[in-house]
Amino acid sequence: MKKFIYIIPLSLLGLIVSLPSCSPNESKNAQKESTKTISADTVVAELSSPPFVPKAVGNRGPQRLKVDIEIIEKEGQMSEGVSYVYWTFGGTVPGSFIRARVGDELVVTLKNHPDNKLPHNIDLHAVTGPGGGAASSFVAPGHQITFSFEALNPGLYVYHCATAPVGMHIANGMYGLILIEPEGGLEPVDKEYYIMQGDFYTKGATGETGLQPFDMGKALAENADYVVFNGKVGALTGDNAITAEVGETVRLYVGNGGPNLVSSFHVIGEIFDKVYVEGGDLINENIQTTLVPAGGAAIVEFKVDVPGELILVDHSIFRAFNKGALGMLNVEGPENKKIYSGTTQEGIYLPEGGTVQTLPEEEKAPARDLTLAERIEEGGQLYAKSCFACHQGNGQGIPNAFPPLAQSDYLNADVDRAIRTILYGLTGEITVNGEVYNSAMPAQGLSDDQVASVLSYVYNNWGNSKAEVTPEMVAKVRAKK
Ligand code: HEC
Ligand SMILES: [Cu+2]
Repeated sequence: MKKFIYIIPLSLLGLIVSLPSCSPNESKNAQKESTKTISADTVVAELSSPPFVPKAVGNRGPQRLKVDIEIIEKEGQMSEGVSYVYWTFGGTVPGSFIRARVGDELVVTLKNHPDNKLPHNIDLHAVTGPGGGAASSFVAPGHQITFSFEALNPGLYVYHCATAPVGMHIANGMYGLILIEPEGGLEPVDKEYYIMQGDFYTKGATGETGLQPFDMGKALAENADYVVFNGKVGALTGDNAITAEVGETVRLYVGNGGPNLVSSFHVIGEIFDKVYVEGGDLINENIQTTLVPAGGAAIVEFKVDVPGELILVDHSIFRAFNKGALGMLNVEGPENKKIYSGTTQEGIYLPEGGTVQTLPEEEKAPARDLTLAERIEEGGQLYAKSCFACHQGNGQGIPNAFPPLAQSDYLNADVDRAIRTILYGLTGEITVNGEVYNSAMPAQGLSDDQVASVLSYVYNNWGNSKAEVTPEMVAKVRAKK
């Protein structure tokens, strides 16, 4: 997945290292030189595909860095069964991560692949100069173009295409991050990852399958069908989840390509020890949620203390659970019960302080004699309240995160097991329609009556087996435990 560093003969290493941390005049001269052909003291920059980043600059001096980016327009997967034609810097959304240091001279070459249909350019927010480079980098398919700039300010910056219609080029995935490290480099950490949010607008509704073209009307109305990390639903879940070990410090380079929406970036189950606010020098500490503006970035750091699955979200939460802005960080290692105990006791809560444990009223209430149609109707309302957020409106689930209930072989094979799932929750590896899920569904705290209704609704929709579930069946399963 990573591209690797390649270094042009380094016989002149001494010269590079002693290059300018220099006066403005000197650097101007250096820039002029660099517009000529690349000379021997130029180092080819290591670029990386998300969610990875190139290796840290460390303590090196300023260099002349050659940054080659190929623009590729290609079809990719937005979500299960949904494809989209992405326009990319380097073949991925977000584009290749560029890592340099203050004082580096970056010689940027944009190559517009001959199979592409459109001209493009690049505006790097790390550039001091007209259009952030856009004015000098407009390039037609089958052509390449080169310009250079000196990285004057440290920070984490967005780059994007700025060819008209600009919004459309960004909406199709033309953005990425460039990190300019300060002199001496950022403090080393154990794990670093590259995450970038983007909003997408498709002709069809969210989840509608097939090749979906860009929808200008929805983009203008800022009515996104998908809000995702790293270009698609599920880019950071299941097998694609990022990982860390207990005790490690994780640094996330978080960007937001937009084009429209601001991200309320949050990690469920962690607190950011440090946030480099807006990707700049200001460090805030002990932060729950940080705002990442469209066309902006932030660096967040946290030490992971306990094992488990941390969920990365845009805390504008419908985007996370319904439009895709959800990722996972799997932390492995020993438990620390002092920091997080897990459930220590589960019992019945009686506000009057009674000592006798009885079932809640609802569950004691005698089962009502409803027809199947009435059950399904009531079940639909319960589904919207209790299940929708995870299993989604048409029971389609979310790839790699929440299994489908629609035409689920797992569901249809065993009604008692489905009842147990709702009553007691479900953890551990299961296979649904050939896909492996290994996650956790919480116990739902529903009465026998409610479990009967919601399952009758699920079984009688979306091509399922049409089984009827009655409160008596639920009571029987409950009695077995
Ligand atoms: C917080 C998210 C969440 C909610 C809310 C939730 N589930 Fe689940 N559900 C899951 C996850 C995750 C799994 C897979 C668990 C595993 O991997 O072991 C699952 C598994 C299942 C399964 C078995 C697998 C399959 O696809 O057939 C059924 C049936 C099910 N849920 C039904 C429901 C119903 C009905 C509700 C509402 C009453 C509900 N769930 C609410 C997350 C949720
Ligand atoms: Cu473009």
